[in-house]
Amino acid sequence: MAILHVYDRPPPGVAADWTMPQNWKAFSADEHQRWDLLYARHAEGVAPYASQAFLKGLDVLKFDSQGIPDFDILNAQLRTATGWEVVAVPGLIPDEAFFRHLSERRFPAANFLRPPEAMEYSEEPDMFHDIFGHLPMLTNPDFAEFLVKYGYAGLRASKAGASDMLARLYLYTVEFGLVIENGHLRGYGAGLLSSLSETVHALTGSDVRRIYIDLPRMMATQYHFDRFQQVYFVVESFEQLLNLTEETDFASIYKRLENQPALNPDADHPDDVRCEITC
Ligand code: HBI
Ligand code: FE
Repeated sequence: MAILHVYDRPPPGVAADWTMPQNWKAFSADEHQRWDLLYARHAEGVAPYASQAFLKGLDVLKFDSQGIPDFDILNAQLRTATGWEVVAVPGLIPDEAFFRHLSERRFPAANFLRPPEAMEYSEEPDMFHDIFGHLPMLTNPDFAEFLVKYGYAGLRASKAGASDMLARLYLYTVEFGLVIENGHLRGYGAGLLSSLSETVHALTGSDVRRIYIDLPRMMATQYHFDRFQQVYFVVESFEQLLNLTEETDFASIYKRLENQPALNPDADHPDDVRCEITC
């Protein structure tokens, strides 16, 4: 399925900040049914591998009710938990707009659902990836605060022309991050948990590099779009992720990295500290 929902300006019905009405009533019975199928398959499948914070978030957001979540109901739970809310957008939006929403505690969720032929894997983030994958972690205070700080760092990175390097930090945490909980390795990344096969690969694969968080290393490392990652980064807690983001002088990392070639995600690097903890 091709990438169809990318725009260079807000299409009709979409505001200048790229938000649009969710228009929950317009979703068809077939779309609600597809959501229920995706939810049942993923919620059960990832449970043994997902972070406790993620699983708690699924409960807090009460996703087990039938059909596509109605943002008016969902936002009441999310606001109470951490002051965040989810807003509907037509698809991938420009970095600057995306960062601004995050800095103001709004998570942009695509307002389309993958078609029946893409149930296994959606090449572009659809509403299942965004709502099921991203929102549960936003009920965790430390992670929610981290994403606000990330949003502000993103606005500064946009001005410094360093969005790509900061996007890698997003990829290796928010999308494919691993965490240690009670001595076990778990997944918290949205890209991971909205793909059962990649979750199993990341948590149990023998040929996978699992490296402790290292912000400059992550920001220098390319990533795969079209296949499983070969390297995953591990945080010891979401508090550690938040503190590291607050303490890091991103501008000095951009300066250090700007003239260096990006690192190959399929290769070891001398400073890597491997995580040997299993799930
Ligand atoms: N837009 N809707 C949407 N969702 C994303 O996850 C997203 C985006 N725009 C840019 C983007 N992600 C990445 O480049 C981030 O790393 C900034
Ligand atoms: Fe995502």
